[in-house]
Parts: sequence; structure tokens; C-alpha cells
Amino acid sequence: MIRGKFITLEGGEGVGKTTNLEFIKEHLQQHHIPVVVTREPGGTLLAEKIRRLLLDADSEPLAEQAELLLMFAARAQHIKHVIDPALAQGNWVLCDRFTDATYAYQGGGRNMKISTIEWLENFVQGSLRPDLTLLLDAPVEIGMERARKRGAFDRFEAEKQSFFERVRRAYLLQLELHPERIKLIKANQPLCDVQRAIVDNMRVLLR
Ligand code: Z5A
Repeated sequence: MIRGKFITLEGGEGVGKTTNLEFIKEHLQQHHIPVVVTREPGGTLLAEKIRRLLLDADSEPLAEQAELLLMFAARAQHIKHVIDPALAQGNWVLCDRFTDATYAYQGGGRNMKISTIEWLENFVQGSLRPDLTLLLDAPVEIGMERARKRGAFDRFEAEKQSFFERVRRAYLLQLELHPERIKLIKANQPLCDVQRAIVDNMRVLLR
């Protein structure tokens, strides 16, 4: 059995990850590729429980270390029970956020040490890395405006603009460090142009 490909979708809040997930799924299905769509934090029963703990804006303040470890605890479950088995069975896995989000939010947003994140990444993932990461990027105000229209904020969405500026810079640094894997999609253009750019950047995997 040929192992499937692992595609992740990244970017700050409101840039259109969820909107484009379905589009990418349909695009792959048109190529007769079996796809498993999932998300982080989450993707398994236990990881979704951890997600609720992480996003709960009304709980006690979460220590940064606890936040980081919970992200990787959820990821460990997700890899073992969903991502690895799906890839091994030849499915492609399409995941809404993965470890680049940890570099961006915990590394950039919370200023946690990058070497700690790298250590956890190697510990939890072994050699697993995405084959392709589509980074949807837009000025922070645009994403915040789109997210604001949705109403109630979770624990991350309640952060200040400066937090999201650091998140965006950290994502762009990831892009600089991994240009072969991460592809930039300008998300502040009409959806049809965003989706055209997505299709262009997926061609390498679909050859
Ligand atoms: N997090 C973390 O800290 N560390 C980690 O390691 C991981 C995650 C994995 C939950 O993620 C939180 O977890 C996240 C980071 C943290 N917190 N934040 N912020 P999430 O992915 O569930 O939450 P999110 O980033 O808040 O997702 P989102 O707000 O749903 O954004 P989105 O999926 O990118 O956007 P969307 O829902 O597809 O689109 C938003 C609106 O914009 C919607 O009305 C669309 O119709 C509209 N839209 C989309 N594209 C366009 C274009 N091109 N033009 C006009 N309007 C558009």
C-alpha cells in the first residue's frame, strides 16, 4: 500500500482555513484520492475534549506550559489514532492546523522557547511532518474582522491584536525556514482567487 500524503492548512484566525477545507477535499476527490479531513487541536474523542479545555474562555487561567503540553498531548492521540493509520491505509490526510500553529501561537504569540517546541515535536511526531502546508496569510485586522462577525470569542480569540501580529510573524518565519514544504496563499483576495492559488500549489503533489 502506498502511503498517503499529509496536507495541513495554517494561518491566523479568520483567514479562511475552514472555508477552504471543503474545497480542497472536493478537489482531491475529483482526482479520485481518498481523503480524511481532520483538525487540531482535536480529531479524536479525547483530543476534542482537550480542545474544549484549551478554548474555554471561562476556565481558570491556563499556564503557558500547560497550554503547550495539552497541544502536544492532543497531537499524540491524533497521530496515533487518526493520522498515522489513515496515511498507512493510503488515504490523504487534510488537517486544519498542525505543529506550525504551535510555533506560531505558543512560540510567537506566547514567546515560548522554540527549542522546547522542537524537542516536543520530535518526541511526539518522530519523523512525521506534513508533505505540504498551505499557509493562508492576511493582515491581522482582516482576519479579526471576519472572526468578530461570528460573535462569542474563545480563549485565543480574546487575545489582543499584538498577540496576533506575533503569531503572523512567526508563521512567516516558518515559511522562510521551510520554503520547500510551506506555500504562501494570500488570503485577503476574493475566495475564487484564493482557491485558484490553492489548486496551483497542490499541483506538485498531484502529478
Ligand atoms: N492553536 C494553538 O494555539 N496551537 C496549536 O498548536 C494549534 C492550535 C493546533 C483553534 O483553532 C485555536 O487553537 C486557534 C489557535 C490554537 N485559535 N485562534 N485564533 P481553530 O482553527 O479552530 O480556530 P480559528 O483560527 O479561530 O479558526 P477560524 O477563526 O474558524 O478561522 P478560519 O477557519 O481560518 O476562517 P473561516 O471560518 O474559514 O472564515 C472566517 C470568515 O471569513 C467566514 O465567514 C468566511 O466566509 C469568511 N471568508 C473566508 N475566506 C474569505 C475570503 N477570501 N474573502 C471574504 N471572506 C472570506
